[in-house]
Amino acid sequence: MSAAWFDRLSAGLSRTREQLSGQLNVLLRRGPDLDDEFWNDLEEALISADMGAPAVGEMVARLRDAATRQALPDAEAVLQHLAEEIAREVTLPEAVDFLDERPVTILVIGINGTGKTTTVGKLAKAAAEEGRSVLIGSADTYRAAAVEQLHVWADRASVPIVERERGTDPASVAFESVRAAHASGADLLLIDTAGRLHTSKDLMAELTKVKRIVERESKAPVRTLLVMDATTGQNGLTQAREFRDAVGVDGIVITKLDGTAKGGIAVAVSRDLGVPILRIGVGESADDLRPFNAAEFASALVGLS
Ligand SMILES: Nc1nc2c(ncn2[C@@H]2O[C@H](COP(=O)(O)OP(=O)(O)O)[C@@H](O)[C@H]2O)c(=O)[nH]1
Ligand SMILES: [Mg+2]
Repeated sequence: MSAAWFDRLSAGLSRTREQLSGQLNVLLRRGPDLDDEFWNDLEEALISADMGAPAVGEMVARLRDAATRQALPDAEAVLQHLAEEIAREVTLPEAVDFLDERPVTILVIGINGTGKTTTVGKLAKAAAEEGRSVLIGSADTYRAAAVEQLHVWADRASVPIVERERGTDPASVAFESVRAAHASGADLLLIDTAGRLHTSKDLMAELTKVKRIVERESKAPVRTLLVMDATTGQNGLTQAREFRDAVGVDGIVITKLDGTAKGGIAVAVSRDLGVPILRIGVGESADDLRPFNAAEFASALVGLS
């Protein structure tokens, strides 16, 4: 990892880090005593970063155990180990970065406004720059603006796009996208979808249908990528669970980590959903979608050297 790369990640996570390290520094200044109050305050700091009570409970218990065994002499040592604990929490041993598979068909799903279209654009641009043959399918046919927005990204990435007029059945756009990918020999097909329907039941039913058709048609393996907005915190987690249970989720992108002090949500996501985080969004530009590396993420979050 280059220094510039880490700086960028670090800048993106600065709001979470500033809040968290502010709280951790208070703990450090209190001196070497690891009393009950220290552990309670540490727990509170981690929960306020949205890591989720179950993960925090276990991490703190492990740190506390290590401290009792004299392995951690003081508060400073505890905080040094905290990054390792966080990294461990967000590491899923079975994780496969299917965004690098060739060929692959990726269905991008999530609630409205989470950053699906932006993420499709960023992924397309990065993959095209790597020399991959990319095709975008525009299956959010509810709003004309959605099609236009994706078109702008496709132009920016110099990637072809399959788009139909507003109101077209999303499943049929997805179908045509798969056919077009086969015809052109694309090795990465990214299908954008709508996130807002009358009810979440309608949305899940539509996505299930789109997925079924894509799975039936695609010669490439089909993977479902859920885009989740970090600023929605625990609420986003509930939505993610719903998508996972109804449609199936193979990987997650957490966006808008730059806009929140609750970047710890990544910890809760890994733990609660058991689905790997593959990328994180730390800004609106094309370069602001980053591979997710557990150790780097944890260091950038805790900000302790
Ligand atoms: N700050 C920030 N904004 C983002 C990020 N990802 C997406 N956005 C913004 O979130 C808004 C909604 O994104 P969009 O892709 O249209 O969401 P969609 O409805 O899920 O397709 C847009 O203004 C994006 O620029 C991110 O990582 N950081
Ligand atoms: Mg969209």
